[in-house]
Amino acid sequence: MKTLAAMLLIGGVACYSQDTALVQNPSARRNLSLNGPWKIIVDPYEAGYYDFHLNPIRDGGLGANKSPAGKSDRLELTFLPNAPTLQVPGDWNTQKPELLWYEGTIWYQREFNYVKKPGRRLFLWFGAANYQAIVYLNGQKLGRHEGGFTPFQFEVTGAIRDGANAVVVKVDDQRHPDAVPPAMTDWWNYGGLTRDVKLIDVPETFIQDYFVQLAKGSLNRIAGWVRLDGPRKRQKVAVHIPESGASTTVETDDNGFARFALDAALTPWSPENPKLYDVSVEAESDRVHDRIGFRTIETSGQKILLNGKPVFLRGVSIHAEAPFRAGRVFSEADARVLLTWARELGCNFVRLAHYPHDEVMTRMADQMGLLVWSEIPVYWAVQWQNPAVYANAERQLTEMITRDHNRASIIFWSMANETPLGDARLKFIAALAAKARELDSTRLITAATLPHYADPATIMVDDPLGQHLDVLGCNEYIGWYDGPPAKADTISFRTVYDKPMVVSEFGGAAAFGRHGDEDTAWTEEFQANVYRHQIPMLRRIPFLQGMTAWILMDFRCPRRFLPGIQDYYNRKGLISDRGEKKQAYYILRDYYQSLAAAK
Ligand code: GCB
Repeated sequence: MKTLAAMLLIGGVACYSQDTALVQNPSARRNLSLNGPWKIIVDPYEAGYYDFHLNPIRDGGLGANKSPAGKSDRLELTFLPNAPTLQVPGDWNTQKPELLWYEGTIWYQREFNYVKKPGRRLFLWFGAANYQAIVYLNGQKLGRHEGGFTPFQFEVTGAIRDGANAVVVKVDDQRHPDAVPPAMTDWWNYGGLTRDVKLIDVPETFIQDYFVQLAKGSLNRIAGWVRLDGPRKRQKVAVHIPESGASTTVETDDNGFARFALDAALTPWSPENPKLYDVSVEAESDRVHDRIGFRTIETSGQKILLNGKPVFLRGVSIHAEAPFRAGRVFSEADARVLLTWARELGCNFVRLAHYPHDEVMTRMADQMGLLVWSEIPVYWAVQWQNPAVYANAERQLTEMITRDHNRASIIFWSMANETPLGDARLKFIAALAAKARELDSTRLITAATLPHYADPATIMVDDPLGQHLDVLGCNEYIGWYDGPPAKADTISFRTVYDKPMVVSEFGGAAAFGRHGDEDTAWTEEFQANVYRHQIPMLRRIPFLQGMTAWILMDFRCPRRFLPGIQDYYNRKGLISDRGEKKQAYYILRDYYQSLAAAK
């Protein structure tokens, strides 16, 4: 196990670097929430980290969390009692007007009291921090994490004190060409501690992770594994699904690992009946409960089979943009609004673009019966030749899959979006696809590719990346970036692959309430006309097994500046950021409802 190998001795205190394997299902563990107000220091020059010659400050700077020793102490790097605060979880951009456009470093500090219990281990867990976080506990550096949309943790069993403790986090959301995503994207770079923060408390030997899913192709055989972490690696572990009367007991090996299989009479999870079961995993020293649905997902030729039957994916893409209030999604209330809108539109499928969304979204999709496309931010022009960039992307992929590998809703892991053709890119994404299959062989692998015209009337689906995918995603903007809406009437699609395709983006922009004739750009009528011409074209594609319109709701974006129209929002939403439905919404809704009724 990596856990022990990764053990570091920092200042004589045992703690662990970030690659400690993530604690599965943190909300189901004993934990202390560290959500709420945190003190902050806005530090555009990173003066809390670097000295005047740009060397890292020896004693850790603001991370050392020092207080002035007396009235004559001139200490500048300190959180004074009157420091301003930000709410966690939450992006900083939408909490203070002066931070709307801010990109750089903000330091967070939070004090809490703790009473240590013998025989327990503690993990400081972050749902996400965008983009780079350096974490300190009681003045000592625990480590850093890169990537804005996935969880990370540090073991702090030895570093927590009885009584007062202080966590300091340097969060830096500067964009870089060698980051994942790179510097150019099409969404707002919301910075900060954007998701929950918790102190997780588990027994010395605990159930670190478990995978409880149907065996590929079977509707009544569950095949999974469990992994313990801690000194007592060999234990009996029972897996129970009380409602179905199924259970099994296995013994973990010297690595704390055991595979198991059990037969169970189960009602399959589906959009029509999103049945979830209580599942308990019980070791001798720990137990954890989850709610898990069971379904299969496969392809057969150009079809997608859900629970063995062909399914057509009536979908919409969603950004993690909070309805009504703007900002990053972090709450159940946000997730409920977005996913209810998708349901009302007639969807059975959502593409959670372009990065892993908060776990509240995938858990709610499980409950509401929405199939999910989940994606890492390998977006546009990533540095394909840079091994460090690959390592970063692979780690984000691993964190995404690890967090959500028990969610019935998730059927696709998406490796990338709209990446430029080339050998280095092919190698990079093919390696990610191989890694995804190694981590989870039960789901389908996809990526959103760009269309290629074989002739003016034919789009040929032939991206060489297709060899490494189970399902081809294709983003096309016929009628918006690509010709007038009526162009769609003249286009047909062909493919070189005996594989299903999903049109993973299509659409056009309109400002809600802006009206004109259907040839007038930015009006609701123009956008509706794009949809009117898209639908018949999409219906003619024999290997099309689903679509996700771009996009459910308008979202903030610094690249979209037209005054009075965009005002720094991407206006391709079917619904405005204020919840108003545009004309195109009703066109797609009527189509999806007719598809659902025809089933
Ligand atoms: C795309 C991108 C998406 C953009 C969208 C647009 O192809 O995948 O991130 O927001 O187009 O609106 O241009």
